[in-house]
Amino acid sequence: MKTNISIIGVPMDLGQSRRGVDMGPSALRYAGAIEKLEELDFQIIDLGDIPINRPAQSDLNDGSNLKNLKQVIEANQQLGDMVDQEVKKGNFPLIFGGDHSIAIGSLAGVSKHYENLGVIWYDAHGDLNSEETSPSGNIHGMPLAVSLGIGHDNLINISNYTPKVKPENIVIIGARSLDPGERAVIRDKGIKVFTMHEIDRMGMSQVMEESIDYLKERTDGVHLSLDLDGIDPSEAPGVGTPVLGGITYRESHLAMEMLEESGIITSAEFVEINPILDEKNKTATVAVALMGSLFGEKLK
Ligand code: 4U7
Ligand code: MN
Ligand code: MN
Ligand code: MN
Repeated sequence: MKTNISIIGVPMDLGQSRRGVDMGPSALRYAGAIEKLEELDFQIIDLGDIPINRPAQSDLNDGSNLKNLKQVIEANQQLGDMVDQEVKKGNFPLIFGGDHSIAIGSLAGVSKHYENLGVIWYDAHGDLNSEETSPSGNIHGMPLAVSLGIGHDNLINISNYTPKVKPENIVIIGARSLDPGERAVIRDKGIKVFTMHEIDRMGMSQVMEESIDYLKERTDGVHLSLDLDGIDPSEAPGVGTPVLGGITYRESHLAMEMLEESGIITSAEFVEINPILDEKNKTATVAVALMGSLFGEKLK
């Protein structure tokens, strides 16, 4: 029997500074995400969107340089609880972002169910900043660090435990914009990274083979955190922090198919889609196509 997929929308845009990414869940639904998964014979439990408490102005509410800290904590605590419930029921959590700060909640909910949770961070960025290293104060540049236990106490302790992931259980794919502080974390913690350089040299097929072998050896579940800015802006223009020279749609399609064949993925999220910056919902359409590949659609 196929596992049921539980969809949770998180219309969050408080982890960064541009409006619009809060419309990501709508854009994904409008692009046919639910229908696509139903076509693949999954039972879909659509839990709707969780409420986001939006302040009138961007809020530096604890006096730190972390924007909207309080609201980001609240939303992620709620998301973490929901994800936890779905995993308990044996359902596959599929989260629709929202900016990438929501990975804090996704990982908080999922990680307690695994001894060694693996993470694939598919992204142009490392999202390994902390209050001290962040050039922007935007929490969407910090979720992977937070999940490693690096960052503000109230962020790392969401769901009352830390860390959520071990550095050796992480693979970053598609990186091409890393801040100095992020490079230091990667170096000090020994995180495995396939930058665009490696994808160009090795090809996506080998990158995925190595990533899957690596994670299979050491993890008992893997969360896929897919930031649409990992894909080249020519194919995924609807993102707030585009970076030239990204992964192609074809490479991403292959990556998702290989993940599906491997059977290692136990939860996933698709984040950072900003319909205001998009061209005719192209980026959400790409995301839905990738979901199709991740859940077993093969047009041979
Ligand atoms: B995303 C950045 F400085 N590193 O921290 C930062 F370049 O979730 C960008 O990957 C973060 O989209 C991008 O603000 C966060 C910046
Ligand atoms: Mn990114
Ligand atoms: Mn990201
Ligand atoms: Mn194919």
